[in-house]
Amino acid sequence: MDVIKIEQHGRVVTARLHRPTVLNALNSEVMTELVAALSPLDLDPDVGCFVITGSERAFAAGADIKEMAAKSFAEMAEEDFFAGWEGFAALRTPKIAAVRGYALGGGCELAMMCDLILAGESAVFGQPEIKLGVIPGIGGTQRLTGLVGKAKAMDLILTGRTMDAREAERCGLVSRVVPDERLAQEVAEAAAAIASYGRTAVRAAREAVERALEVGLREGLLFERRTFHALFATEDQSEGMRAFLDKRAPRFTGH
Ligand code: CO8
Repeated sequence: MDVIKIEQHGRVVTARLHRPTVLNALNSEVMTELVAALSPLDLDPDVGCFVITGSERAFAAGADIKEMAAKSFAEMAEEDFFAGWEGFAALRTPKIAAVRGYALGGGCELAMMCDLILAGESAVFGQPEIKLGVIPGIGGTQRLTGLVGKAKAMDLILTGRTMDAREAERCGLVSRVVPDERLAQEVAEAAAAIASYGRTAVRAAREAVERALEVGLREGLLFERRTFHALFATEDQSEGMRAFLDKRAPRFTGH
């Protein structure tokens, strides 16, 4: 059974997690398949946005507990367990997480490795690893704190409680919340908009925003300004600005 279903509509590629009997728990096969499927598409100039999604009941209910339960410290360290997820985070094409149902543990961390999280009202977020005697291991202590601040991150990570979609939106984890039945359309429209813009500018924009969580203000501002300058070497910059002045729609080519 394929654990990832890939579909392409226009310039948008959707990867759907498909392990229905375990609420899309993330095992090594999911990690390997997802990175293997998306890596070549990341280089394809005809692809402008990725959407990562799950089922109505679960985006992903965490890393696969069955796969991890019997491992020793030495095995985890030797395999550098979870390190392969860095290949997902490093994809340069914008990634939208479309979340319905549970996004817990590794599921919440996978959503946070995406650039935007769009949630249905049924979405439930949390880092409940403490209840299993461990801590988040795919970036949760770092990314969640960067996104929602120490107060909320400590609350979720130390108590293991979950939060609903509205709370996740209020605290800045989620970009938008819509009724579940509206989510697919909302995501499709956002993904199509992103995919319609100049590829170089889109990638530069997400890399600059990422810097805000990683470096100090002075370095971040310099990175942004130099990247802004560099975009004046692209045809899309002259086309985009000329089209505005000519009062017509731009024709971006990715050059
Ligand atoms: N892994 C494996 N199987 C799972 C997982 C999971 N994370 N989550 C659910 N399942 C399985 C259940 O075992 C069950 O299987 P079965 O039918 O064979 O019993 C099936 O999915 C359906 O689940 P439930 O019957 O439990 O469904 P409910 O609707 O009653 O409950 C919940 C849904 C609340 C989501 C519940 O399943 C749950 O609490 N799941 C675990 C959530 C969790 O703790 N996630 C964190 C996992 S750990 C992690 O992500 C990172 C660990 C970091 C380690 C760092 C190491 C370096």
